[in-house]
Parts: sequence; structure tokens; C-alpha cells
Amino acid sequence: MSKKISNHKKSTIQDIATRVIHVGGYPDKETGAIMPPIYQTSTYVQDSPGVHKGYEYTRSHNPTRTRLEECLASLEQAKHCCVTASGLSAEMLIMHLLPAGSNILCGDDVYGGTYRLFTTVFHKMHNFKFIDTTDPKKVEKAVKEFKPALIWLETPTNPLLKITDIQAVATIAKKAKALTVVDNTFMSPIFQNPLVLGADFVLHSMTKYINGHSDVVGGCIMLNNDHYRKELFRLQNSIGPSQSPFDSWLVLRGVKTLAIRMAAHEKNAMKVAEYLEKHPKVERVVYPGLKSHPQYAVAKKQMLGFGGMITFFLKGDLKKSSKFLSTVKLFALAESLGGVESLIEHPAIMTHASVPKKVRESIGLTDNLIRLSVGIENVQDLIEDLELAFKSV
Ligand code: P1T
Repeated sequence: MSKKISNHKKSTIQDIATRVIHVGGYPDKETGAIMPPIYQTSTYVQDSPGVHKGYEYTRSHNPTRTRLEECLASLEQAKHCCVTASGLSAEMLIMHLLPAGSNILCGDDVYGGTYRLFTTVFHKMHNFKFIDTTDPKKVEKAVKEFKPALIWLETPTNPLLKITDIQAVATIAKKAKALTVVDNTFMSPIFQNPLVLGADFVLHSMTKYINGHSDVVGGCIMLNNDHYRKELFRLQNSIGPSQSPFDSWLVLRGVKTLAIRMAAHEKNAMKVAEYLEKHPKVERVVYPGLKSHPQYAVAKKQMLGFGGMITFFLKGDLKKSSKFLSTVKLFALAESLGGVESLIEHPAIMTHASVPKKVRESIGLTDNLIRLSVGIENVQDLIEDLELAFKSV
């Protein structure tokens, strides 16, 4: 393991719009290059066995990745960050932090891949219980009965955009000596900082808003605990899901515009949500910024913005939904989210196909549910694109 891992300094720069650019983004000390070098190397020369400059092998650490970790830790107001090869591998590392046989209480609406990871891979190691975490009383009851070692929250959830009161759940967890993880992918560190609200770990799929350009797969975990930080890096080194230097460099570049991108996503999403809410062919719209959202008050309390994700239920069946999804032109029909370009998808068939139909139906993930990742294009163009699709059904 590296002796000197990072030159982490608690950032003195207050505004996050400045931190996205300057923390980890300082000029190269040797050459003055304003952009960080891509340390495209697998290994590092040692002066004598065990005597090195803090880096031994890129699976364990890499200077380009270290810069990204510095930046992301600062964005989540965290002491540490561990960057991984994907969002799911970040989740895997957290699962390995727990002793075998641990109980994990998880929100009942999570990304389909997370559900698959827990129910088809880690079910052999841990015990999972899925509940609606939007009601803290339900969480309190489940914690008493199930005695979880860890509570896993996604808020807002993918794809139903349900919102959990992080502070309330983290308080319940602390009393029961359970850890709290928040998957903060949908909000990005710009709109929500779960560690500040009492969570122990924050996780992101960097593939989404943090990188923002749909050209990298990556993940990260932010935390304050020194022991768990050491454990995460030991696990990453032992198992191997480390991000490549080039991908870390691309995220370092992408993250520079995160603050302005999130503002633009939100501005567009609000207009699209208002348009959808008035549309006669829409049964229901879910967007945290609409007063009709069931947890609007919690959203206002704990989020600094409402994000760029919208879920809506089309009046009609699977056939109509398929027609709608095949008719849009500007919205690309694709999995993923959080890029500058607008995406549209059908969770039941695409991102959440690994959730059994019975489970999907029990939580309201129906065949007429359509998910939008609203990009930063001209919003009128986006609305016209949706209008054409509505005309076709
Ligand atoms: O794709 P990956 O970087 O491994 O991240 C997984 C992941 C974790 N958490 C959330 C909330 C996610 O949305 C994802 C990935 N989601 C999609 C690919 C999607 O289209 O919803």
C-alpha cells in the first residue's frame, strides 16, 4: 500500500462552483501545465525496496485518480474519497466492509443493477430487507425488528423519485448503531450533501452527473471515517475495481462544469415537468420540484435543487409507451442519465428489467412509466420533441 496517498487539504475555498474547478485541478508542479497530467502508468520506480514516492502500482493508487478523489471529497464536504471503476463496484466495496451475515435494510426502489447486485450476488453473504424508507416511522419499526448493520438509501430513488428524510433516518440508524449509506447519484454533490445530514457514506455513479458527458463509467464513495477509508482502499487493492487514469482524467475535466450543468438541468426539468403536468395524455408526473410531489417538503428541506430527472405515467399501456419512446427524436432512447444530452427510457424493460415483475408492480413501477433525464439543450426544442411523441399515441 502507498505510504503517502494524497495531499488532502481541507478546502479553504467556500463556493462549490469554484471547488469543482480548483480542488484537484491545480497546475502541474513540474511543468506548470494548467491541466493535470494523465499518469498513464501501471507501476512506479522505487529508490530501494519499499522506498517510493507514495505510489507503487496503479491498482492501488494513481496520481490522476488521487486528484479526482481530492476534488470529489471536497464537493461532498468529506474527509476521504475512493474512486472506483463503476458505481456498482463502489457498492460492492461497501458490501465487503461488513462482516458476513450482516442485515441490510434497503429502500424498496433502487436502481435495477443495485437490486440485482444485492439479490443475486450478495444475498449469499448478507441478509437484505427492502422497505419504503420515505416514512421514518416505518424505518424505525423495521430497525427494531430486523436490527440492520447498515441502512441503504437512494434519495431520490431510481426511477420513482421517492425522497427519504436523510437526517431522520441517519438519527434512527445511529441510535441502533447501524451505518447509513446514501446513493446520491441523482442529486450530485451540488444539490445534496448526505454526510452533512448524518450519513456515514455517500456513493455516486460518476457515470452520471459528476462526469456528465456520457463517455465514462465510474463510481466513488465519500466518507469521514479513517478506519473505513483504510478498509475501502485495502479492498479496492485486493479485489481490483480501480478506475483507469484516463477515465479519472476525463471525470476531472467533466466535473469542472458540474455546478453550471446542474443549474441548467434543473431549469429545463422544471419547465418540462410543468408542461407534462398539464398534458391531457399524462396520468401523473413525479418531479421533486413540483408541489404535487408527495415528499416536496422533505425535498425543499434537504436538497439545494430538484435535479434533472422526471418520471411520468402515460395514459395507456405498454404498446402506447413503446410507441412514444420510439417516436421521440431529440430525447435519445438509452439507459443511463445525467449527461448533457436528454435521454428517455422505459425502466420496466430497460434499467429495471432485473427487478421481478411482481416486485416492480408492488412498488408502482408499471409499464406506462417513462423516465426522462432532461439535458441542457434548448428546453423549447425538448418540449416540441415530446409534443410530437404525444401526438403519435
Ligand atoms: O452504471 P454504474 O456506474 O455502475 O452505476 C450504477 C448505479 C448506481 N446507482 C444509481 C442510482 C444508478 O442510477 C446507477 C446506474 N443507473 C443506470 C445505468 C440507469 O440508467 O439508471
